[in-house]
Amino acid sequence: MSLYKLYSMQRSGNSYKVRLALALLDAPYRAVEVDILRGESRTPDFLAKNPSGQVPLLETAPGRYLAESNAILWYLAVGTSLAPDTRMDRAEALQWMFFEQHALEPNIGSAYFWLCLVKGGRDLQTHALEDWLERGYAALQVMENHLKTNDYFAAGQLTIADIALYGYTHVADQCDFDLSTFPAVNAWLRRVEQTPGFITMDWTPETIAADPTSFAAEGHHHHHH
Ligand SMILES: N[C@@H](CCC(=O)N[C@@H](CS)C(=O)NCC(=O)O)C(=O)O
Repeated sequence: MSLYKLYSMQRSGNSYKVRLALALLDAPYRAVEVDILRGESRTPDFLAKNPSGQVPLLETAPGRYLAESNAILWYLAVGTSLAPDTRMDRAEALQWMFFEQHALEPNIGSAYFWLCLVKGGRDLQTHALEDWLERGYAALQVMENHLKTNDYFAAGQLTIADIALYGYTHVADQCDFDLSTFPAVNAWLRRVEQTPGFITMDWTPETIAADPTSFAAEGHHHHHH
């Protein structure tokens, strides 16, 4: 069996979601660090792998690439406890994963990117930031309401819906969001962090050189826990 190769950026929340799932599943993989701020996701070579020019990107088998963090989460989780197994629980996990991509990530993710990753980004985005804060808070309130009576988002247990939502919620306090009025969200963040195998966004998998020919060439890997 080939080893997964993950194209990822350390400080990308969408990439972290995938690294977190791989860690919780104790799945070995090799990581290629892609610096989007230096245009490394927009090179002809990378665009040939993912026409969207974005990370994360998972090479599931030689030459087979899967983009979109939540699609990758679904691919990895099928058949494990991270994916619900009844029709309604699955659909509810998807419901929250779509919510994450349209209500949470575009707002908290954008605030995080411009305030935390781009030098001088705050000055470039003062106007947009107001919108991101307003819509981001609305998304956090929807999550708070759900978590008042539920420990997790779907199926009554930790699933990829939680992993998807954790990715950007856990950095909200680094980019102007005040989470102190969302006690249920805070309790849920801590609950996710207690999960066996949990890793932080800083945790670094062993990275390998971005050599397009190397999928089968490398004979060994190291996996840390
Ligand atoms: N919907 C995509 C979004 C991926 C995305 O926004 N990736 C960002 C980093 S978090 C990226 O690679 N941006 C670089 C670029 O667009 O050039 C997902 O969930 O994977």
